[in-house]
Amino acid sequence: MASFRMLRFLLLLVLSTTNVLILHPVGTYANSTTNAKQRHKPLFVFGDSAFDPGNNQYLDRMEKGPAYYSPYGQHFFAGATGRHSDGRIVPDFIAQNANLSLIPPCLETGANFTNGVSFASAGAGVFSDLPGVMNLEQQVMKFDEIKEWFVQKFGDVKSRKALKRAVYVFGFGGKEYLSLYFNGHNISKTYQRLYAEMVVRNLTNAVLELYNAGGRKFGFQNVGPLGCLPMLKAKKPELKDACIEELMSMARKHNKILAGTLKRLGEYMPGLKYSIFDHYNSLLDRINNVTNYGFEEGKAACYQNEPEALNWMNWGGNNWMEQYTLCHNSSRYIFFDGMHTTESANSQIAELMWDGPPSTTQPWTLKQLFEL
Ligand SMILES: *[C@@H]1O[C@H](CO)[C@@H](O)[C@H](O)[C@H]1NC(C)=O
Ligand SMILES: *[C@@H]1O[C@H](CO)[C@@H](O)[C@H](O)[C@H]1NC(C)=O
Ligand SMILES: *[C@@H]1O[C@H](CO)[C@@H](O)[C@H](O)[C@H]1NC(C)=O
Ligand SMILES: *[C@@H]1O[C@H](CO)[C@@H](O)[C@H](O)[C@H]1NC(C)=O
Ligand SMILES: *[C@@H]1O[C@H](CO)[C@@H](O)[C@H](O)[C@H]1NC(C)=O
Ligand SMILES: *[C@@H]1O[C@H](CO)[C@@H](O)[C@H](O)[C@H]1NC(C)=O
Ligand SMILES: CC(=O)N[C@H]1CO[C@H](CO)[C@@H](O)[C@@H]1O
Repeated sequence: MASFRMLRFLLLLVLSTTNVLILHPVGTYANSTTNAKQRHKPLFVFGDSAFDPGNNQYLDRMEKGPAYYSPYGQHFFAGATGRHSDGRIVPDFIAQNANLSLIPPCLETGANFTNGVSFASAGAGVFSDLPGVMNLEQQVMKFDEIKEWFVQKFGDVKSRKALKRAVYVFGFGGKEYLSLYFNGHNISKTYQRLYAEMVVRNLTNAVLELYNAGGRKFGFQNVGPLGCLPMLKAKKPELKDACIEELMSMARKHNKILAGTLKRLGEYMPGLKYSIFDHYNSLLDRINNVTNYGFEEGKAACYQNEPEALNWMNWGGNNWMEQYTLCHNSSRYIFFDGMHTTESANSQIAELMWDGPPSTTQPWTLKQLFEL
């Protein structure tokens, strides 16, 4: 796979040089035809707890996480499913907009993967390696198995076409910066930048692997306003309405590097089309201006353990923690637990990813990618 090696090399170059490179834009794409909408276009999801529809229950773990117990999921599902929300997560809404059924976890045996697969795994990082969690690399390895499933089911030609028309959505990166933050304070700006470059390089390596396997359309949710997570702010009441700047700046740095890298890669990878959703600013704006978006509470979690000090994650749950408080109406909250957003916030986020204005979603929207 010489061309793949070359791309990897170019990626290193793109990330490691400040010199101006001579770029050769590739701008020829097939014109979409009128029956494009009927074509088979699966959705593949990669990410962490924000995108996990329940993969971790199939992994060898001592104990299922709180999202497998009440009151998670109940706003929409009959019971908890492993989704870290009161109801649907962002990929559920994206699938709905793309006229696809709910995207099953890749580890669910006997599942119908025709409409796509979710590889997302709660706790996943780009290069973190926790037991009972599929990190990015393992998620991409799983994709190879699913590719085989497509070939078996639809044959070589049809599966190749489906994988090319498919949209690959990524929600990654937050974990890396939270780990860095928890591992030690006052990390130098230079180290933060090198670290962010490494995270982005690893993430774009995965994109290259999927591109090499035939993928062409990629969607990214950039890193959110990590310093505003209720579980972190609960430990720092002195901050009042402000968020933890150290984490905010790491997220911004990652997002800037991600956007620059994809822009440059797009010019080397024929046919690559991507969408970046500005999760950071979209969520931050909602946190700061709740009422503009139909919320009442943007800072506290709906679902909190009581007393809060017992559980730093701010997770409760009938089978997890005995004492907890649940807000009256989770639809009015942005955060469901200390780290994860509610279904109503997820629905707004997904809408922006799907068809948001260029100020939040660019250069393409997911809707445009699905329509290609
Ligand atoms: C696609 O083809 C149609 C008809 O040939 C043309 O009118 C339209 O402008 C083309 N669209 C793009 C994006 O090239
Ligand atoms: C979904 O279905 C609706 C109604 O049939 C259609 O208008 C829309 O274009 C479809 N969307 C996609 C992305 O296929
Ligand atoms: C799998 O899903 C596809 C798309 O929804 C459907 O057409 C097909 O019949 C399903 N296959 C099985 C075995 O259920
Ligand atoms: C943080 O690091 C900077 C530069 O290395 C140093 O000047 C500063 O004193 C450090 N602050 C703390 C609180 O350790
Ligand atoms: C990410 O980085 C780790 C450690 O450097 C490496 O082992 C792994 O192969 C990389 N993953 C991808 C997808 O590039
Ligand atoms: C919860 O809040 C939403 C949004 O304000 C509202 O539409 C819904 O009716 C409320 N539900 C209950 C049970 O009060
Ligand atoms: C649209 C809007 O009102 N945005 C405001 C949200 O909150 C931030 C911080 O308080 C303001 O700077 C924005 O103008």
